[in-house]
Amino acid sequence: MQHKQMDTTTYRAYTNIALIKYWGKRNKELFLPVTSSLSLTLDQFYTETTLEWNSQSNEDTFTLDGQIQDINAIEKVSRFINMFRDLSGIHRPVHVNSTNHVPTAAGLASSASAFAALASACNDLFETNLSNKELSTYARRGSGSATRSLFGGFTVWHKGIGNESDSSFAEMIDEADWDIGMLVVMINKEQKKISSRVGMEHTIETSPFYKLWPETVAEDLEAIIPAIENRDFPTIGQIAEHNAMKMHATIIAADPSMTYWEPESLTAMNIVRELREAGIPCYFTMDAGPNVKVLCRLSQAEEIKKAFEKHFSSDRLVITGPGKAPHKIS
Ligand code: 2P0
Repeated sequence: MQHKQMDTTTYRAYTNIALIKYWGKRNKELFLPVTSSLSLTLDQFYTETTLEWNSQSNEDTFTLDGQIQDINAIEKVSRFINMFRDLSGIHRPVHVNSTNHVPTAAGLASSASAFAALASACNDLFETNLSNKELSTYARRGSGSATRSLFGGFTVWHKGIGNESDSSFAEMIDEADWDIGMLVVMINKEQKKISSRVGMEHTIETSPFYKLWPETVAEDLEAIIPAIENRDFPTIGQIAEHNAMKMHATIIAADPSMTYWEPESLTAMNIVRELREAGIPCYFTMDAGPNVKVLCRLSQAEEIKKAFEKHFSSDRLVITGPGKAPHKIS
């Protein structure tokens, strides 16, 4: 086959924070989730990935944040890229060079932005011409939450039907081009001890509360979508905070019990409650780690940050607005 293609491409993709959480797979191989989920893409946390044909080696190579990666990391990336080699019929090795961009020493590097950037770069280099909706079903197979990072604003990841990979895609429902944002409170930037993948499996297998999870997620999604359409910020926040707490309650009830919280996570949650009592609307959410994300009016984020500065140094507090879909840098 003749390759008159480009030699290199660079994409930026943003991370996202779920307001209605994904916690559990019904098909581990295809990363098909038990429930649909909904997130807000963030503009301050992103990955930039350059993909080029590999002229130095017959194998794929992978550099992350300037560090050459080991065989395990390369194998994961290679398996992912194989989907695009198979689609395009171009079976050439590539070099992947990724950089995670996070303010300060945030440690919010995310598999969501990583696989969304890699999927977008693959689509360009291998000229597979997939739409972002189609591409989201490929990003999903790198990491579930990456499905949602193919879009900006508020995005729904549909759980889909049966074992049909194509049916589990993401879709933006609102650009979030209004007064909404987040304050991210960095509690601990160390790598989490229990990965999401392991945590979700353990929860499904052992938590007696997990059987309640799919139904409560469906109810929360049904309620939050009209609230987003109406830009009803307090309702969005209440539903998101409650959904996060229900996910963590389900995790805590696993056997042996586990939690991603740390003492300072509780301190941050209490500050949010105090701010609300003082009349400032803001709501917390947490994922598979101790960091707390405070959903707020972007116009009030500085004021909220000041309240947090009584307990947390300012380099641990990052304000972010809504992010966009992945885009080509060069
Ligand atoms: C979410 N999380 O909806 C949920 C809430 C964490 C808590 O998606 O196994 O890294 O690669 O699909 O996407 C983090 O899990 O897990 C996540 P895999 P992923 O954002």
